[in-house]
Formats: sequence, C-alpha cells, structure tokens
Amino acid sequence: MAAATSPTSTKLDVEAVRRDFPILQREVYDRPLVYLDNAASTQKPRAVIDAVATFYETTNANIHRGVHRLSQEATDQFEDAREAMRDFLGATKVEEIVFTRGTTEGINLVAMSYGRANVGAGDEILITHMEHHSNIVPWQLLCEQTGAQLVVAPINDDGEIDMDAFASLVSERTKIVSVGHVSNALGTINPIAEIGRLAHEVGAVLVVDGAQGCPHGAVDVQALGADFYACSGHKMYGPTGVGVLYGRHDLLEAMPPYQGGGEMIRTVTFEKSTYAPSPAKFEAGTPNIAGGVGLGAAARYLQSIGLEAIERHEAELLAYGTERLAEVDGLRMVGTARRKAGVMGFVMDCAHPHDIGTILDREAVAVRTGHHCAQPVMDRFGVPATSRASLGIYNTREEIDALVDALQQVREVFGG
Ligand code: C6P
Repeated sequence: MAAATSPTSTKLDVEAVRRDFPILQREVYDRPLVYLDNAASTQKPRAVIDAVATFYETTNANIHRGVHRLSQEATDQFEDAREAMRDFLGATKVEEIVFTRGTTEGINLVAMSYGRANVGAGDEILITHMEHHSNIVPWQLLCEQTGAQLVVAPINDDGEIDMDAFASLVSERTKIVSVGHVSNALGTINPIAEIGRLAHEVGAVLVVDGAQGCPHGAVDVQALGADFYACSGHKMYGPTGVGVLYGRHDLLEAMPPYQGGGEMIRTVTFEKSTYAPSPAKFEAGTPNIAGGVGLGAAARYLQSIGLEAIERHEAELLAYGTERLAEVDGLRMVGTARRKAGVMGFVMDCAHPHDIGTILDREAVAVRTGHHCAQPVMDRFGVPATSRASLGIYNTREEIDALVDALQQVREVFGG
C-alpha cells in the first residue's frame, strides 16, 4: 500500500491514493473511468482486496467454534477486525461492536430488538425528512407492531434540519431519535451532538445512520453522543455484505436477541435457551468472515491516510465542484446546506436525471440517478429524481472538470 499521507500530515496525496485502487486503472468506452458514485458504493484499495484474498488463500475456516489451527487464526483475524472498527468509531469496548450485513441491518436490529423491548403505544420515534428509506421503514414496522407514532422533523430549503422545529418535537413521549449523520441525497452533515443532547434530556436514545458519515471524516461515537451508530463496509472502501453496529454496552446487554441460531447462545434445551453476552448475542449464524477481515483492513487503510486529511480533501473538491457546476446553464443544486459532505445532487431544466446519467456514462463519468432511496427528500424538493455526483478519497479536480464537460454535452444534446 502506498503511504498516501501520514495521519498527521495536512494534505492527502491523491495520486498516491489513486495508485492504491486497481479499478481506477480501467477504462470505460476507451476513456479513463471517472467514478463519482461513491455514496452508492466506494471502490476497494489493494489493502482490502489483499486482506480478503489472503484470508481465503491462507486462513479460511469457520470462527469461534474450531479447536484447529485455521479456525483459531480465522477467529483472531475476525476479532482483530472488530478491534479495528472499535478504534475507528471511538468506542470504548470491543463488546460494543456488532458485525452486521450493513447499515440497513444495523438499524433493523435496533428497531426490532431495542425498539420492541422499550417502545409501546403512545410513544414516539423521531426522525427527519431527509432520511434514507433504511432509516424510515424499520421504524414504520416498529410503529405498526407497537402502536408507537413516527414523528418527522422538517427540513428547510437548503436541506438542513429545522432545529427549532426539531427541538419542539422532542418530548417525554420520545423514546428513540434516529437521524442520518450525513444525508445521501443532499450531502447535509447533521448536528448530531446537539441532537443527542436534545434526545438525552428526555431519556430517549440516539440512533445514528452512519452510512454516509464514517467514510468521509473522523467519527467518535462518544463525542457525538450516539447510543447506536450503524455503518456499511462497502461505503467505507471495504467489502459489501458486511458492516457494524456500534451500541452502548449497557444497552446491548439489556437488549433481547434479534435473531436466533448458532453462535448467539450460551445453552440450549427444548425448554429454554440462554444467550451469550453481546456482541455474540446479535451475531447468529456464520458471519461474513472474510468481509469482516476486509472491513478491518479498510478502517486501518483510512486511518493510515488520515481522516482529517480525507475530510479536507473532499471539502476542497466539494467547494470546487459546487463552483464549477454553477457554470452549467439550467443546473440547480438540490441540497445547499452550510455543512455539507461531498454529495452534489442536481437537476437540469433540459433533461431528465436518467438521460443525464446515460449521457455522462457514455463520457465514462459514473454518477447515480434516481430517488436515491430517499423518496421523501425528492417530494420535499418537488423533483422526481436527481443526478448525484458523490466524492471519494481518490477523486480529483480534473474529474470534476470531466463531469462539467459531460454536462455541457447534455445541454448540447437536449438543447437549451
Ligand atoms: N445509500 C446510496 O446510493 P446499505 O444498503 O445497508 O449498505 O446502506 C443503506 C443506507 C442507509 N443510510 C444511508 C444514508 C445510505 O446512504 C444508505 C445507502 C446508497 O445513497 C444506496 S441506496
């Protein structure tokens, strides 16, 4: 792995970072790939690819149950990855890190385990208008099952939470507050610590959807005041099908299991089973072992570059991208919050987002188009869909220029 920067250095060496990602060497339609779909899924550095391949080549075995050497080594590697994620998220104990399939499963776990045990008729779950479907539907399911009420805090025209309205919606009835760290559709970075204070004042727990938070800057679950923080490996340069849920230890210990099966028990008889302590209690069945090992490698890779350097790099690119997109006639940005991560969602007066995406694709520029699994956000801004360019650690100003050039082609094709 190239030493792109040291954690303390100020500037990220983007060319060194790019050399760490083999896929960036490939061409699309005989042109260099311009990958601006990082909010959907990031590319994988050699460190992650090697960690997964080496695991299968040298260590592969089931974990936590074998006395043989490979099983012990596989267990050690998987648990080492848990430690890497503990450190990455600033949790105090490894017992607070539960491996999941990703953010979606993490939030469902909290809803179905903590929620069913602690929420009842007349209680409220507070979310915001900018949430991803993964942070809406699990709470709707919980409300259907318990008779609780889903309350939605409004957002303003820039795509920021209206914090006065939010504060007025927090009450003694609020049992769970669940908010995205960073909006995938708007890029807004939410004031999580402030939201946590409001939640805790009334004894509610704070769940943070960290899918778009942890890839782009340092996360400290304690400083954020998060009681739960869910994230996905594939959005932080790690493998797909694996993620983690951070949960405060006392909460996890008190929560009932979410799924039953092997691994999560202490004893089983037909009359009654008893359960293992967390995190095993929430990890029924054989997990994605190689994926977990790859996720640990991704966390350490990001730390080796430096989370502050990553944040600064993406903030500079976002500022440049916002400026350059403003040059495109008829383009309107959707999501103009003061605190934003590298997500640029936009519409154009001359073309539908899907047509924009198709033309950009022919120019080898990969963006996502659609509702981004955030239909209420689209409704709020009165658009059926947006095109979204989302930034990662390997993106460059030249790639933003390529995006803008391709958008000028869109204007030429569709007129205007
Ligand atoms: N957003 C996007 O293109 P999973 O699928 O479980 O890894 O992550 C779900 C999820 C939850 N919350 C937020 C804020 C997200 O952005 C995502 C995934 C992708 O924006 C795919 S829809």
